[in-house]
Amino acid sequence: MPQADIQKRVAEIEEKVYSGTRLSIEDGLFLDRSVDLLTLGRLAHHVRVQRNGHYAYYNTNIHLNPTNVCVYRCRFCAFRSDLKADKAYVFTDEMVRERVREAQEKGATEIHVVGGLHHQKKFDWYLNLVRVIHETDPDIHIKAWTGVEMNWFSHITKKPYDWVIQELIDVGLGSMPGGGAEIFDETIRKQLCEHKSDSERWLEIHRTAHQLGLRTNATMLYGHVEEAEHRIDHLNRLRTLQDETGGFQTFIPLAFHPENTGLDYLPKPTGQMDLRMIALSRLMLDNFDHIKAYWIMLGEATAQIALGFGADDIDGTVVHETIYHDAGAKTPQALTVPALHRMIREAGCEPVERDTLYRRVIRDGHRWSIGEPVLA
Ligand code: V47
Ligand code: SF4
Repeated sequence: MPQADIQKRVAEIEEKVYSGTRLSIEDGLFLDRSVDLLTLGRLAHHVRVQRNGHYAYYNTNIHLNPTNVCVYRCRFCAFRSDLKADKAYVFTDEMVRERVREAQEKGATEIHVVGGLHHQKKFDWYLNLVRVIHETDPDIHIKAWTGVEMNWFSHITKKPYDWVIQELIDVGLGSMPGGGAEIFDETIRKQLCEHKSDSERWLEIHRTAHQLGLRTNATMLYGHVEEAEHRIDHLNRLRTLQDETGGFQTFIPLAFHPENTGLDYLPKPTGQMDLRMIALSRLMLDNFDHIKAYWIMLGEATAQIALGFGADDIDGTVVHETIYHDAGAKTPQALTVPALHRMIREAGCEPVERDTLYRRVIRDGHRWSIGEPVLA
């Protein structure tokens, strides 16, 4: 497209962004394909400031990946294991309790639980795991099981989604993470993870969770074989469901890490691409309150810069992350609160410790209580 035409289209989009008008799919495609990073960042930062001021959120959390044994073989996954492989592991109840006690000692407000779909474990095993966490610490927020796992539970129990999700809520589930969305476009999804939950099911599960009063997150795995049209289609499908339910809290663009995966011949997404995806998500997802720059996979430097390109959240202290480190992430296993504060303040923002539901955390060492929602 000639430069003059690009400038004209950018001016039209700028007008829409500053007047709070929704961007169309065509606008999104144009932004993704033709607009430079700094322009994207400037527009996205405007939206971010309108929604979240100069706050930048983080939380004190711990991860638990209770098994890596998985019936599926997603091509982008370095974490999974075959049932009988040397690297296969399964947490016992006592190991789960130990992880929760560690979370308590660290003052974590959230435990983030995702894992493989074990060939031999029944739904009761997954249900029990949530129950054990909740009984060990009734205050910690349990954010567990992606839409893919919920779909698996429905498959193995032959029960509908609302039954599965309600059973989990009854034993202590607090919200759902956003994983398993990958890329909704059916042709790309087939190339990445042919057998697992299809896009319509993933969206239906989140719709059901929202109807049952659970808040959930959403993700998009980018930087592999997808193109602009697939990314914009993905964001548009999320935006449409959010219009209907309002149940999504945060969107997390996930940068593909190729090491030890079936796609290891692909290069890792660059810093340019990472920041473009943050900005593009902020611009397209006008009905999402938060965009998370997940420092574990972006790296601290990119996550920090992302706070000026549309992101308002950098996730948390994160202890015991496995999925991205198995796939070659070089980030540390955890960041301290002073390190998170420094990252945020240097980016010109004010750090706010939030809980999973974006309420302010009032902290006294490892003890904490919940204050008001940060956004009125
Ligand atoms: O669905 C797996 C991704 C997801 C790789 O809700 C990979 O706050 C990159 O649910 N390179 C699971 N990504 C993780 C997840 C999550 C992560 C962070 C925050 C939240 C939240 C949820 O991890 C999977 C897949 O998209 N993934 N392998 C890889 N090699
Ligand atoms: Fe299994 Fe999840 Fe890995 Fe896919 S991404 S192989 S479902 S653990």
